[in-house]
Amino acid sequence: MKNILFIIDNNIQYERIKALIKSKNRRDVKYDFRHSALKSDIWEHEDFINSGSPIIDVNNETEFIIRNFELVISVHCFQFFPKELINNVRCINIHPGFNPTNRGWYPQVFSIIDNLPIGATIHEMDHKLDHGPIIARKRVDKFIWDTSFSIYERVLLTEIELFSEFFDRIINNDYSLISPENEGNIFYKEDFIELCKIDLNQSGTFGQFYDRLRALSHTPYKNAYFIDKETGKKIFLRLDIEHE
Ligand code: 0FX
Repeated sequence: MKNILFIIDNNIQYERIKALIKSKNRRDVKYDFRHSALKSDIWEHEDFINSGSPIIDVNNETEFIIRNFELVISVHCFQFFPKELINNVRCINIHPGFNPTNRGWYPQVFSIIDNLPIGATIHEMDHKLDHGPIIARKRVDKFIWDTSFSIYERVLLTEIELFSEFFDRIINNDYSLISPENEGNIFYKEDFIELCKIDLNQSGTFGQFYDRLRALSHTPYKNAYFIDKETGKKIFLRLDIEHE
């Protein structure tokens, strides 16, 4: 029996991966799902509320993971894996960006701002963020009418499509690896937080403002804002785009 650990901090992908695993019907594999200690929607999922030990900490439980699993799959996991873990167990990451172009946080946001390609990647982990050798990757379309939200939906479906296509090969450790062509781009949560602050005195083209606002439009989040000088209130902005 092969023991596979999923560490997953994304509710939408949890449901989809559970369904995918069921459809693959691999009787030789035992799957264990855990999430991180940082609170997210997945905490409220009935599977985790009713599970005895839903949380796993990759730093404090390195030994336990090495002893009990032959493969770890990170699905939008909040934790950065320590070297000891990645050197002793095969660790794979499902990333909502096209590596190495979109490493780091909220890839579709920066793909709109910097006019970069976007997609999804499955890769083996190494000691850098979203960086290791690539098992599978695929670009997704990006249109002038897209927002962060509409691209994100496409990226998540593409992650599942890739995972489904490579499922048996990943489990059997039977795939070839592609080295990332270069270091690509990496974006952090702090870059996103900075992007959300709108300066009403900033000058630029209307196209630049349009891109900034659609990159920050992701229902139901309140991202882009400026501060009203009179009341000191934050005024939140979100674009509602339609095309014929
Ligand atoms: O799970 P996830 O889609 O992924 C994020 C990072 O992008 C990823 O690189 C990392 N490996 C993973 C641990 O965390 O994040 P999320 O579910 O928090 O957010 C999904 C999208 O929602 C995000 O791409 C942009 C949007 N969003 C999210 C938050 C929390 C916003 O627009 N504003 C927000 O405040």
